[in-house]
Amino acid sequence: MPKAAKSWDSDYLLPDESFSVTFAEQGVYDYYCIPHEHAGMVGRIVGGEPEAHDWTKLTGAKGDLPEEAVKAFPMVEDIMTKGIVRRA
Ligand SMILES: [Cu+2]
Repeated sequence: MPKAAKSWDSDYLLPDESFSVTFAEQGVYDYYCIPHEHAGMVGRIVGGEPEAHDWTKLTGAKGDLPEEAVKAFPMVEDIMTKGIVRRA
């Protein structure tokens, strides 16, 4: 996520519960589910114009996530083309 952005934590959510966050900075925001990160339960949100910031080549997330989680992040290009990218 952008350096100036604040991180967030929804705490545990039960089915049908929801959480919302407002991004003040343009950028690519990666998130993951703490109990299911090993199963690749992750998400990526793009806010702003990736072409203008060279984000389109962004692939796996950085950090110490399990390999399965890192592999699960969709390409920014695919998100911009399809809007929503779901895993098969
Ligand atoms: Cu989960």
